[in-house]
Amino acid sequence: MNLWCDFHGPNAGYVLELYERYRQNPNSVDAATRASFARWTPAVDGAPAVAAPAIGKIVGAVTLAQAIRTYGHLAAQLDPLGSPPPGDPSLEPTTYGVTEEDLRRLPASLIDGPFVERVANALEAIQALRAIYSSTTGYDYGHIRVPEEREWLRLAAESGRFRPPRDPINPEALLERLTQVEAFEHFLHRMFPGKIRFSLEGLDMIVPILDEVIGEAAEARIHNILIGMAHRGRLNVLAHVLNKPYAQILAEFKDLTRGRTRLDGIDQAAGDRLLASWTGYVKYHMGARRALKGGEPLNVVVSMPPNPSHVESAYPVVEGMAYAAGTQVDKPGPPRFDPTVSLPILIHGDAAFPGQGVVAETLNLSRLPGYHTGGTIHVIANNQLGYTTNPKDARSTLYASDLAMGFEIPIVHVNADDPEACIESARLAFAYRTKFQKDFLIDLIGYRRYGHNEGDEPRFTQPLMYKKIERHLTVRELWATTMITRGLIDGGWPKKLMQNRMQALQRVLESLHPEVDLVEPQPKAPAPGAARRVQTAVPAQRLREIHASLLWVPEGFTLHPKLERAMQRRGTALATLDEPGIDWATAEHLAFASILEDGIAIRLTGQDVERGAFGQRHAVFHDMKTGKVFTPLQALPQAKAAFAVFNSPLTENAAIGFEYGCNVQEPGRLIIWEAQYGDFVNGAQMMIDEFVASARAKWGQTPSLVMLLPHGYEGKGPDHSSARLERFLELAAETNMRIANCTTAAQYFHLLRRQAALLEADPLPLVVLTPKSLLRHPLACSSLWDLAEGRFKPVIDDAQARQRPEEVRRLILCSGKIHVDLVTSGHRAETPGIAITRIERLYPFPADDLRPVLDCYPKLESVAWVQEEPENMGAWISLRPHLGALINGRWSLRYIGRPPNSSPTEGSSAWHATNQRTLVEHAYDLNSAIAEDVFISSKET
Ligand SMILES: Cc1ncc(C[n+]2csc(CCOP(=O)(O)OP(=O)(O)O)c2C)c(N)n1
Repeated sequence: MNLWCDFHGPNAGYVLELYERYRQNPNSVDAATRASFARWTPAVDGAPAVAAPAIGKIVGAVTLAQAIRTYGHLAAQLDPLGSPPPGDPSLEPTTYGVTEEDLRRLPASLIDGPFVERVANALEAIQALRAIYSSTTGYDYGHIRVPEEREWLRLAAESGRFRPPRDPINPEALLERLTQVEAFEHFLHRMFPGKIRFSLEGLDMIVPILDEVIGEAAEARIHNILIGMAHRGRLNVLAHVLNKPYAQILAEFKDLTRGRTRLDGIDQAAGDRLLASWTGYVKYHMGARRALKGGEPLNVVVSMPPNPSHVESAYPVVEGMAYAAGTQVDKPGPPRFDPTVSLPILIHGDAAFPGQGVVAETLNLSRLPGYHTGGTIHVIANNQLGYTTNPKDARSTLYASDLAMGFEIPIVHVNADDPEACIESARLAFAYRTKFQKDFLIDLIGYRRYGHNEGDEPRFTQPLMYKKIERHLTVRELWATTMITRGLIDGGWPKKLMQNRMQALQRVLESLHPEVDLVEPQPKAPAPGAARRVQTAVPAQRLREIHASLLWVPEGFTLHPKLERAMQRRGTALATLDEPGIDWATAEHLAFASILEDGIAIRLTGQDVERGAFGQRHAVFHDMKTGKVFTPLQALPQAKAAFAVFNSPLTENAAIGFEYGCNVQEPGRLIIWEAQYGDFVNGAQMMIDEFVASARAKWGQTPSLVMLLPHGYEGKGPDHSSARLERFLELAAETNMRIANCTTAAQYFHLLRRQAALLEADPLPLVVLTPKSLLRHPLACSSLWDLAEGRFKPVIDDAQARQRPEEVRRLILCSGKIHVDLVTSGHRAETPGIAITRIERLYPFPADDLRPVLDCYPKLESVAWVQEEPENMGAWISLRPHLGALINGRWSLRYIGRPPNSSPTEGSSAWHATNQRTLVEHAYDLNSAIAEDVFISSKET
C-alpha cells in the first residue's frame, strides 16, 4: 500500500516546510519534531522515502502534544464546584486524524519531555502530558515571547520538580494550617454572626500559598516582603501570615472602641493637631507588620500596608514601597536597585483584576527602569463572583487573569481544592521570579462560602451555585480525607484538631483586655515649631559652586545648539547678587543640587520630566552625535545622595500611587511627581483622596509626597489650564498637606528646600501649582540674593503700595499667574489706590502673615479676591471664610473673577484674552458700582 496517500495537501506542505526549517537549523523546531526528523528522509521527486502514514501520524502526534502544552489548561479541572472546562478541539487526537492505536505505535520520544523515560509509547506520553497540563493545574505560558523562559516553564511543569513526591510537603503541617484558617472563620461566624469579615472560606489555600512564598523568600534572604490585599480574607491573612494577635482582632470585633472619644488612646505628646485628625479605619482594611526572626541572621519584615476600599488602588503603592525598599540612595549618582531585597505579593479579586484600570497601569510599570521591583507574585483570589456579579458580566475574557497575558506574565490556573497543586504553583512562582526577576500570576480558582460579606444573601442571585457550595466539603476536609486515604492519620484526628483551635480562640475571647489588646496606629507627631525654624537659604558662594558644577558636561559631549546657548545664558544667571536672572528651572536645579549636597536623595518622575513638558528642565542631556545621555545632577561632585529622574509611562493613577508608596516606605527621600498639565492629576483622584489627603487620619501614615501641577489660564482651553486647585483645598483639613501657588523662582527654591528639610520633622504632602508661560517670565525670575538670603514667604505684599500705604483704597488678594496679569496691566501705574498682595501658600491658610498686611493700609475701603478660575473653582470658595474671619466686617469683601461654570475656561484663546482683560479691568475699576460678588461674566463681554 502506498502510505504516502495519507500525507498530502496542506499537511504535506506544512511538514516539508518544517523539515526545511529543521534542515537549516535543527534548533528552530521543537525537540519532539527534531527527534522525528532525525530519523526521516523526505521524498525525492515525489517518491516517498519512508512509510508515509507514519509521517502523517507523527505530525498529528507532535501537533497534539504541542496543543496540549499550549491549550491543555482549557481542559483542566479548575473549578472546585465541578463546572466542566471549556475544552478545545485542538486537544483531541481526532482533529489530527490520529487514534489511540496510532499513538500507541509511535515512540514516546516523539513527544519529548522529562517524563519520556518513564513511558512506553506516544500514547502514554500524551496521557502524561494531559495529566500535567489538563489536571487541577492549568499552565498558561504560551504567550511568553522569550524562548528561554518558555522552555524553563515547560521543563518546570513537566518535570514535576516543584510537586510532591519530587518536592515533598509536610501533610500534617498543612492540615494544621488549614484547620487554623477554617477555625478562625468558623469562630468569628459563630461569635459575631452577621458581622462583616469578608471570609476567606473557599480560598483557604491562600494562606499556605503565602506561607510557601514567604518561606522561600526568607531562605533567599529577601528582607522586605510586602503584601497588597483587598478585603477578601484579609483578616485571616493578618492573623496567620502577619501574626496579628487574635486578641487584637477579637477586640476589634467586639468594637471595644465604642464609647471612646476620638481623642482617647492617643498619646498626648502626639500633639493637638494629630489628636484632632485621627479617625481610624475599618478593621478589614488595616495594615500590619511582622518581623520574622530566625536563629540565623534572618531579618525579614513582612508587611501589609493598609488598603482603602477602592479595590486594587493600593497595588501601585505596594509596588512603590517594594521598589523603594530595594533601592539604595546613600551615594551620589543614580540610585542602585537590588532586586533581591524585596518582594511584592499582590492578591487580587477576580472581578477587580480585569475590571480596574489601575491593575493594567500597575502591570505596565513592572518592567520599566524606574519602577521594576524584581518581579511581583500576583495571586487572583478567584471565587468566581464579584459581589453579586457573574464572570460573564464582569469581564470580556475567558479567564480572570487574561489581562496579564499582554504583559507576558506566566499564569498558572489552579484548583483551590487541590493543596498540592496550589503549593506547586507557589513554588513555581517564586522560582520563576528568582530566575527571571519578572512577575508571575497564580489564578487560584475557588469559591465563596458566604455572600459578598457575611450579612449578604448570595442565594438571591446565585441560587444554583450556592446549592453546590452548601454541599461542598471544605479544603481542610478534603485534605483530611486524602490523608486518611493515604493512611497518614486516623479518622478522628482532623476533628480533634478543629476542636482544639476553636477552644483556643474561645480562651482568647474570654480573656480579652481591651485597653491592652486594642492597638491603634500612632501617627507620628510633628516636631513642634520645626516648620517655623527651618532655614532654606543657601550662601551665595555655595550656590555659585554648585551652579558651576551643574554647567559642566563631559569632555566631547555635544549638546543641541539651542541647549548650548541656553546653558551659556544660564551660566550668567548668578553673576550678580541682585539681578533677577534666575528662572524657574535654574532655581529648581539649584534647589535639587543643594538638597543633594545636604545628603537627601531625590526622585523625580512624571510624564516627560527629564526634559520637562515645557522644554524648561533638561535634567538629562542627549549627545547630538552619539545619543548618550548625561544627567548633571547625577554627576554633581557636591552631592552626597542619589538623584533619580525617570520619565513615567502615561499614567497618573498608578504613577502617583507608586510614588506615594516610595514615599511612605522611605520617608527620608524627597519624592516628587510632576503632572504634564495640572488637570491630568484628576486621573489619580482616588490616590489623592484615599492616600495623599487622608492616610494620616485613617492609618497614621505620614506622607510627604510633592506634586508639581502646572496651572494657569493662558488660552489653552478647558483642559491644560487648571490643576483643579479647588479639589485640593476641599480635601485640606487638620493640616494634612501644604498647598502653594508660588510666583517666583526663589519662592519655588525655598519651598522645595523647606519640604526636604521637613521630611523627618514635620512631613506633609506638598501640592505646588507651577507655572507654564511664567517659567521664563522676567517677573517670575529671582536674584541670587533671593536664594541666598530669603526664605519662603506664604504672603507677598505689594512692595510699591507699601511705600504709600495711605493711598490704598482697595486691597487685591490673588494667587499665582493672575498676579502677573494684574501688575503688568497699564492700569497699574494709573491706579495707586490699589495694592496687590499675593497669597503664595493657600493651605495652611497664612492668617498670621496676612493679618499685618490688612492692618497696614489705613484708608482701606474694600478687599477683593481676584482669580482667573470660575467662581466655583480656584481658591475662592475655600478661602472666603478665612478672609471673612480676618476682615471681620471692617471692609467689604468682593469676588472678582469668572462666574460659576461647569468647564474651567473658554475654548478659544481670543475669548480667553477678552475675559482675562475684562477681569483685570474690573479689578482696577475703583469707581464702578460693583456690588458684593460681582462677576466677570463671559456673557457680558
Ligand atoms: C473601586 C471599587 N469599586 C467598587 C467597589 C465595591 N465592591 C467591593 S468588593 C466588590 C466585588 C469585588 O469582587 P472581586 O474582585 O471578585 O473580589 P471578591 O469580593 O469576590 O473577593 C465590589 C464591586 C470597591 N470596593 N471598589
